[in-house]
Amino acid sequence: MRAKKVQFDVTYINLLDKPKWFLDISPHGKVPLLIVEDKVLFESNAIAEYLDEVVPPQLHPMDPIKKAHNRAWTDFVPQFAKALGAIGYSKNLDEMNEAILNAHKALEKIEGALINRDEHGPFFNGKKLCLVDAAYAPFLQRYRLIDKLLNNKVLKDFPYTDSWADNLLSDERVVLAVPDNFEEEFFASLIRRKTYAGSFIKDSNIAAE
Ligand SMILES: N[C@@H](CCC(=O)N[C@@H](CS)C(=O)NCC(=O)O)C(=O)O
Repeated sequence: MRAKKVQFDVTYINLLDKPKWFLDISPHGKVPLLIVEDKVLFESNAIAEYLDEVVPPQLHPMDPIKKAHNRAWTDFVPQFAKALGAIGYSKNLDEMNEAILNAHKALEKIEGALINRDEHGPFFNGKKLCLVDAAYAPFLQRYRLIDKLLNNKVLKDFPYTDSWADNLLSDERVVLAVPDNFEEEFFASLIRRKTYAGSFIKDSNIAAE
């Protein structure tokens, strides 16, 4: 929405204690939702495509083949997010090492897509941020935080993905998409989930939650 310069209000939902009004309107009980007038939209990709249709500039490519490729890579996000997220959510060292091997498989795929692009960086399709960037950015952002704790540097073996992540995470449309205390909240969730990554959190304020 920041890429489109749309005016909007954000309401953050505590997913550990979802309010009734939210459960009443969210078909899967999940975030994000977008409320447009009295209509509720759900599922990130559906929301992103809706915004792309109604608010210029169009971020999806005009060319139907490129658009289909972009959609296909956006469809891969749930697998990618699960594979990368599993590193941070592992409960012990063995689980983490297995998760890293598994994440390599997902990273090889996206690295291949980045290598074979028509136009290189800073974004997925070249100069302009697109919906593929918007779809992957949250998971690369979370992975960078996990790596701050575990220091595995898994992305170093995937230089195109690594530099794509750097470009996305230095873009203010991505940075401002999360609240100021996001790192603290994310780390607290790693502790709550009793993760291996959480055992590396030093900050006593977070650890005390
Ligand atoms: N496919 C959905 C996935 C949404 C999703 O998994 N949201 C998570 C947070 S990132 C959530 O709301 N989890 C709460 C729950 O499952 O109870 C989308 O892309 O919008």
